[in-house]
Amino acid sequence: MRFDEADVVPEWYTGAMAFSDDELEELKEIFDHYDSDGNGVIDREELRRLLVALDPEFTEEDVQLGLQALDGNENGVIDWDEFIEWWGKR
Ligand SMILES: [Ca+2]
Ligand SMILES: [Ca+2]
Repeated sequence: MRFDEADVVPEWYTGAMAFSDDELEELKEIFDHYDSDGNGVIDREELRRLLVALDPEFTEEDVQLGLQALDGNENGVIDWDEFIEWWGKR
């Protein structure tokens, strides 16, 4: 998955372009699964569960760094846009 053209697409569309409908549907399921309270964003605790599921070795410090790295608009939570962008870069 590459994002070389990300610079030339509108900001609101970054990430989504690289995914097929099927992949987006799958991502949405993952996102919804970890968005335990269903408020449409992944908060710090929800992100911790996601990261630990990916790698049990993740520490609180890693979670904090991850949150800072992923939270592009710095509102303290991972929005859907930030999530799919991150997933594409993994
Ligand atoms: Ca949530
Ligand atoms: Ca955010």
